[in-house]
Parts: sequence; C-alpha cells; structure tokens
Amino acid sequence: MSLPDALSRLPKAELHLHVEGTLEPELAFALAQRNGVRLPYGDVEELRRAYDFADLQSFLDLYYACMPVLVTAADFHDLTAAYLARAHADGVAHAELFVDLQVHLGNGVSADDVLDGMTSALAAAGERWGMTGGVILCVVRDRPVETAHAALDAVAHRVHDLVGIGLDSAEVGYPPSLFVSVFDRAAAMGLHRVAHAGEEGPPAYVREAVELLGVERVDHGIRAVEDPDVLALLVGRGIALTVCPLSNVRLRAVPDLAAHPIRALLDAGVQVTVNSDDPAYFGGYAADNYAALLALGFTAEEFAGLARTSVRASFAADDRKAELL
Ligand code: ES4
Ligand code: ZN
Repeated sequence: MSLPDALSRLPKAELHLHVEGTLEPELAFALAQRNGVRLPYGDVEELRRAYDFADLQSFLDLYYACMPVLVTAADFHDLTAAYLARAHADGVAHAELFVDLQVHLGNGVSADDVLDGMTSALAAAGERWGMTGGVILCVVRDRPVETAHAALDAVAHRVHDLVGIGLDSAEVGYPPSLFVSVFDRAAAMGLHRVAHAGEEGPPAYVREAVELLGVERVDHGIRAVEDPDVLALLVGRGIALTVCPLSNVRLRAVPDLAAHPIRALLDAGVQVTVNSDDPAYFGGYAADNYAALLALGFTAEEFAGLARTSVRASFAADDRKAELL
C-alpha cells in the first residue's frame, strides 16, 4: 500500500472543521436554486476562480457570502452528510463540527433547523459507519458579543445536542478576553471549550484563550511558536493544537509549507493534531492535510502518532477513544 493510501486508512479524529467550509461550489449552486437564493457569482467556475485568498479576511468575505444558500434543516443535513461521507473515506472515525450559528440566526434560520439537520446527519453516519462526533457552536468574534449570548439562548433547551463552544472568524482586534462572559456561561451549561487563536493573531491571544476562556484545545495556535512562555503553557497543561496545514498555506498564515512551524511545535513537546478547517475552499480534506506533510519528511510512525493524538485530544467518550487507539 502506498503511504498516501495508508494515510486514508489511519483511524483519526477531525477536530477543526467548519461545516460551512465543506460547501462545495456544486452544492452551493444546487442549494441556491432549491431555495431561490442568488449567489454573487454566475456559476460554479466563477465561484471556484474566486478561491484566491490574500489573508483570512478575504476568505471570510467569500465564505459568508455563500452562507445564505443554507436555509432549511434539509440543507444542513445534506451539507453535513456530504462532508461525513467524504471524511469517512479519509479514515475519519470521529468528527467534531463547528457551526457559525450566529450567522445563520442573522440570516433568519432557526437554531433548531441548524441542529436538526446536523444531528440527523451525524446519527445516520453513526448507524452506517459507526462514526461518532458532535457539534461545536462557534462564536463569531467579529459580531457583537450580545449575539453570541443570543445564540446560547437559542440552544439552551437542547444543550445535549452540542459538545462544545468555540471561537472563530476575524481574529486580530477581537481578543479572547472579550468573550469571557460567553465562555463562562457555556462552561456552566456543561460544554467543552475551544477557541481559534494564534492563526493571524499574536501568541498573547493563545495565552488569553487558555487562561481566560479555559479552553481544552487551541484551534490553529501556530503563532505560539513565537513565544517560549506560551509554548511552555501549552506543554505544561497538555493543551493540543488543531493545526490545518493547507488552510495556513492558502490563507498565507505561512509563506509556504516548508515554512510551517508544525515540526517546531512537535519538537517543543506540544500535542499537535492535523485537520482540514474549510476543505471545500482550501484544496483538501483530512487525508490531504496529512499527505501535505510528506513534503516535510513526516514518516509513517509520525503520521500514526498524529492520528493517535487526534483521538486523545477529541471529546469522544473514553471507551470510544480506547476503541480507536
Ligand atoms: C475560519 Cl480558517 C478560519 N479562521 C477563522 N475563522 C474561520 N471560520 C471559518 N474558517
Ligand atoms: Zn478554523
């Protein structure tokens, strides 16, 4: 078996995946037609040509522009089901999916339709393939903090349908410290906590996410490599990073793959996992993100270690982790 094939077979957990970032152009146009919504692009080719990003914000502008095609519970089901089938083919046995609920509420979609669609697709993948996983409500940090509280209000009657709370979107200028009240409330609701930090933002944001928000994992976190004290904090607390190599290259968080700090993070003793972020936009799903590291000389043993770390860093039940390790 070739090494790329072996990478698809490694049982792994996907821990950093925005469900809206799995919207392939063909599905975007099919849903636009189904719902009578106009996309600001003429066709699939024109949309795909726009996938040329200078930074995080230029990506987010396009990503949010596509979101109004997601309207009904069936749309969220179809989107999630298509992703889970693709992930299953890549050896993803457990998937934790971010959803930008504030944006959908702002578009007039109900929290119940979003969660009904996603949880029904997760349940079907569980029945079909034994996959496990869950939904992480991701706070959109460049929207008013009150709208994050409103999103928590909207899910309070069905918290059992969520595994955690996260923090995403435009990072610089929106430090984790702004969201202490939201994360405290989510923790009291029994949710696990994670946050994007240190993607474009400074290492100080990684420290805030850990010390002020109480996160159990940091999403991206690659700029922690710039501050030995922040690295020591992550190592000391055993906090894993959910690294997304193809995303970092496409959004120019790193100049190229050769300059990616993943090896330095591992050498510093940080728990590192590999994930796909917004695979429809960044050129690859889970196994493609593992395969990208072949260029950095990662060995079969190292890939197996990354996959095991992803299972350990997941919020799967202990017996499920034992099954996958
Ligand atoms: C995102 Cl790559 C990335 N960073 C921050 N927020 C996001 N939302 C979707 N993808
Ligand atoms: Zn992300």
